Amino acid sequence: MRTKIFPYTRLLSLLLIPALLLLAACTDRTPDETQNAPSGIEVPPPAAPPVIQAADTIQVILSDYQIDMPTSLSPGPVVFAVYNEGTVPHAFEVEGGEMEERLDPIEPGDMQHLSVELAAGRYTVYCPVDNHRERGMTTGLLVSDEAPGTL
Ligand SMILES: [Cu+2]
Repeated sequence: MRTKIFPYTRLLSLLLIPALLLLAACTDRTPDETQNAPSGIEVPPPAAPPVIQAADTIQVILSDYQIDMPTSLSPGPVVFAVYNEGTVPHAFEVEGGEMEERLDPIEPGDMQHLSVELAAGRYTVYCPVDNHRERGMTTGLLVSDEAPGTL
């Protein structure tokens, strides 16, 4: 009798072991769902909400040979969106106090952004290309807490 049961139990365990291995393999798979995030690359924790105010976007139009933009702004971060609507490359420079920021020449029809933090004060804006400043591509910019446009 025993010799007849033994092969049967053995057969069962032979079937069970692969089944258990398969189960184990399946449970091993579960952590692989994170494989979209490549290991070794640390995902930075969400940044703390910035306290700084959002930058205003100020449109600047460069033409031959003129700069069209607001001449007074409130202090704080601004992004100048500088369009070259002229027929030759123009650039954009803001100078005043401790600050001197400029863009590389912009091709006709192109646009570039210049982000700056404007402190209260008087600035000069001009095109630093060749003699464009002398030809009229310059304007003053007053940054003050007074409401823009009152000057
Ligand atoms: Cu210019």
